[in-house]
Formats: sequence, C-alpha cells, structure tokens
Amino acid sequence: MTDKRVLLDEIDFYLVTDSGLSKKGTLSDVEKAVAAGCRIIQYREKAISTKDMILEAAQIKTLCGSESIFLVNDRVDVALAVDADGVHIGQDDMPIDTARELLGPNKIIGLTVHNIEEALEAERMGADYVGLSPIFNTSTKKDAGNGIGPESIRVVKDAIKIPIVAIGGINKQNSESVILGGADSLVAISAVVCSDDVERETREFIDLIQKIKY
Ligand code: 3NM
Repeated sequence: MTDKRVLLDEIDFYLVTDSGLSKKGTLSDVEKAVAAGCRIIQYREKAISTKDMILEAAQIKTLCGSESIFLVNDRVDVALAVDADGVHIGQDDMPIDTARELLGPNKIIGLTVHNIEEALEAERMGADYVGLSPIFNTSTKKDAGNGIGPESIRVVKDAIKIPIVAIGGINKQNSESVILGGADSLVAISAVVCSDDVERETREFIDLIQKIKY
C-alpha cells in the first residue's frame, strides 16, 4: 500500500463514522463522503463483533481507494487485519509507541488530545496528527466533557508542527471560528451523518473550509 501520510497535509473535512446516528448506514456515508471529496475517513464502531468490524472495515477500505486515507478508531488489530492506512487512538487506548511497533513506520497514527501538554507529548511520541477535543459541547460522545472553545486551538497550533484536527460540536455555523482558530481540518459527525444528504453536506463543509483557508 502507498504511504498516505503525505495526504495528511491536504485534508480539510474529516469524516468519522457513527452507525448509531447515521440515517443511511456507515457504508453509504463513507461512499457519499468520498464521492464529495472527503480525503480522510475514520471508522469508529463500538457496537458490533470484531468479525463484523473486520468485514465492514474491508469494505470501507475499498471505498476509500487510493485517494482517501482510511483509519480505524481504537482497534489496532482491526487496522492490521485489513491493512488500513492507520489508526486513531485516545488517551486511554494502546500507547502510541506500542501501536507504532505493531503498525510499522509507514502507517498513520492520530491521537486525541485535550490540551497543550497532551499535544506536545503526542508529537514527541511520534503521532502523525492530533485530534483536539472537544471544541464545543457535544452530545455525540457522552463523556467528552465541556468544550474548550475555538480560541484554545491557537496555543496548541503554535506549539506543535503536526496537523490539528478539531472535533466536538462542530457545524457549518461555527466552522469558521475553528479554522481561523488554527485547526488544519475538522470533524463534524452529527452535522453530517444525521443529514438526509451526506454527499451534499460533506461538499458544503469542504467548500466552506477551502473558502476560509485559501
Ligand atoms: N470524540 P459531533 S467528541 C468522537 O471529545 C468524538 O474526543 C470527541 O461528534 C472527543 O461532531 C466526539 O456530532 C463526537 O459533535 C463529535
């Protein structure tokens, strides 16, 4: 597989799947988002067996093709099983150095961080990007805690070189504050997968982010 880490510098809108919130299902959401130009997909699935997860992950990998980065949330074993492009892990998941040992040097590892200390440590440990969270309050992740606000992004941006993906409570109305705040990319789960038209929503997010950035 090609090393897709080079694509990380170009990402705008980042889709994280959520089968519990999705109107049309994870595979449909991924297909529509990729068709709309989304270049990074994270498969986040907590509710099914490992066997079914591997089957679904293999299908998502095919949908992502060579154009879009395909990451698996938490599950390094599932990422390895389907030869995904990498993983996204949280502070309480497998340590980065262990994940790196298992995945090898060419895979992408993203880490969720909540503050500058965690971001610096993530970079030091070899993360390829950080997911800074939660920017706003969100009901999608019950234990996410209170939003840190888009004004908190800049201090992290100025401290690290790896890209920052912002997550938590983001929608089209508040995206500008997130990108101008210093995020390289953003995730919006409910604002996209709860929609009847994931392709249109994704395209609108991408257009909006590009307009703000460039
Ligand atoms: N992680 P929405 S918040 C998956 O704070 C996830 O780590 C978070 O969904 C964290 O865009 C979150 O619907 C959910 O708010 C984000």
